[in-house]
Amino acid sequence: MKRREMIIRALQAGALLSIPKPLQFFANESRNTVLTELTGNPLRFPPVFTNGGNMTLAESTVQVWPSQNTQVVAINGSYPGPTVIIEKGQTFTANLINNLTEVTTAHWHGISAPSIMDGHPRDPVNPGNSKVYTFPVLNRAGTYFYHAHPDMLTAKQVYKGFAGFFIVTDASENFNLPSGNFDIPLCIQDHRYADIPNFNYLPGTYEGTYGYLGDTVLVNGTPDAFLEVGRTLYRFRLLNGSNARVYKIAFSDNRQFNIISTDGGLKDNPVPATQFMLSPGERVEILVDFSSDLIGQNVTLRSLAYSHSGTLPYKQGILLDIIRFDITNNNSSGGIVPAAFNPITYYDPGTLTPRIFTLTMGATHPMHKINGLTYDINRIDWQTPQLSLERWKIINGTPDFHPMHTHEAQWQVLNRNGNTNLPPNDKGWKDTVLLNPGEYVEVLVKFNNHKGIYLFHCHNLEHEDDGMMLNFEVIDPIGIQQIGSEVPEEFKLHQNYPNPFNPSTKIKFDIPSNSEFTSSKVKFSVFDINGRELAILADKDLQPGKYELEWNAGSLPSGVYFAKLSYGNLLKSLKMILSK
Ligand SMILES: [Cu+2]
Repeated sequence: MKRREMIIRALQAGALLSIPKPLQFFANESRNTVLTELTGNPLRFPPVFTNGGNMTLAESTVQVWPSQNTQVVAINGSYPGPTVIIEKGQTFTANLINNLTEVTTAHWHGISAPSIMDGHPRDPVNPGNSKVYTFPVLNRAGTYFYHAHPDMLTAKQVYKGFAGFFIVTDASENFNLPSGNFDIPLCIQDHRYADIPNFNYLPGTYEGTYGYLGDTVLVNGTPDAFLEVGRTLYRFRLLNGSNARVYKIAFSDNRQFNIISTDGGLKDNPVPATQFMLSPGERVEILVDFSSDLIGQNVTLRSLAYSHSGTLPYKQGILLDIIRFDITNNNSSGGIVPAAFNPITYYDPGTLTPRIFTLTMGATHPMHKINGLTYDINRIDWQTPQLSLERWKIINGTPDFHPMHTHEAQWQVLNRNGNTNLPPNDKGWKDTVLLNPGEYVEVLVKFNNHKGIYLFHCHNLEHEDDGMMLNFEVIDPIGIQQIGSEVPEEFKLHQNYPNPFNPSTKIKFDIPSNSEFTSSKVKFSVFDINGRELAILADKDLQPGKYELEWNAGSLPSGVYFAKLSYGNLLKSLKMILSK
């Protein structure tokens, strides 16, 4: 029985439900299937975006399934969106023309961009308007992603088609990897079989908040995709462009491959694996060797079944076929699996106090919260100085997955539940990290490139639109000045000046010589009136002396703020008035 018939039979057997139903795919299990019996559609490749050109966004009709019309959100008439390919150091420019009937923004996921170029929902592109996005590409070579990011409309617009690859190249990172026709981007998205040929986005009460899941996979917009490959080494760039689905990636014959890249580019070295989890927004690159396969054989990349505690209709973990590789020729890529890539310098957390983010899911709408808060486009939740190392502890207090994503910088995962023995797709540079039910993950991060307002959110797009998102602000780097050479006798925090202030103020403090303390660690933080820590302006060892630092409140609202200075077991605090 052919796979398509199998699916149709499953649907006829009473499976036309409004919620996704697990489907069992029996075809393509065997690697010895004769090619002439195989079905499917050749993998599509989106056109390459011409840098400096228009990205015209419009509702369009395309043929996703053969001979059937589908209404999608297309870019320059293409679904999925054109692929951006750009060399590190070049300036990316795109004129986004919004011919939709609602606001949108374009976010360059994983890419470091100035705040106003980041596609923040505070900078909407209205219907009929356009916006030029332009910035130099600072990121390492790697597989990045772009997609819609308007307030509370992200899930719908991405599901309808507003997404594409953003691939950064770097000629200096040449490791003889497979290239050209042997370097294949695979954007994995799930849609609903019952809706074919439509891309209906009509989430019910629960799936609108838990996550909108499909039961059939499109790869680069191709249903039942296959790719003819040679008996050689390939590089596959996997992007999970789905709204909510978490895939457990593996091959139908459980073959081994090498993981070479995480979200932010190449790892230290290739790591052999047979499976990994890929959550929405994450990218993983793998090297797959077909040289031991025989012409006429095939193997399927799939998502394995797994158990998950989520509730109906949020059914993660069904077995899904992603793409079939048909071995048809003896062409050689000439690529190799290198022994190592460039070493990554790992941050040292020292004794840095973690910034805590607790994810919760309430019973009433909006359900998804971070630290008890739901997203408010105008609220800035904390500030971080440029160039300062931050340690974030993200605690999943729910029974669901949360792929958490930061804008503007790449994290390094420090541990999962305290365990520093990490899976290969965690080790390296990451902007999206999957939090399993009940798990905590600690990451280290530095915002080196730009100041301004950025987002931290869940990349389950329904969770994001439901409010599991926060604004933070990257501010001036810490500048602690030592004033003179005098060693004070007393521990002192002086009144800030000016006070009231707008938006920046200076604060002096005295660190005395004190042999009682084994630590000379000084921590200086700013809190709001609710006791939330907004900024850590100092967290380091300081020699006895007189110091001064400046706090810039940026776009925080007028009000009372508190500075707290700790030294050993001593603590001083100070009330400051921001008046705008
Ligand atoms: Cu989430």
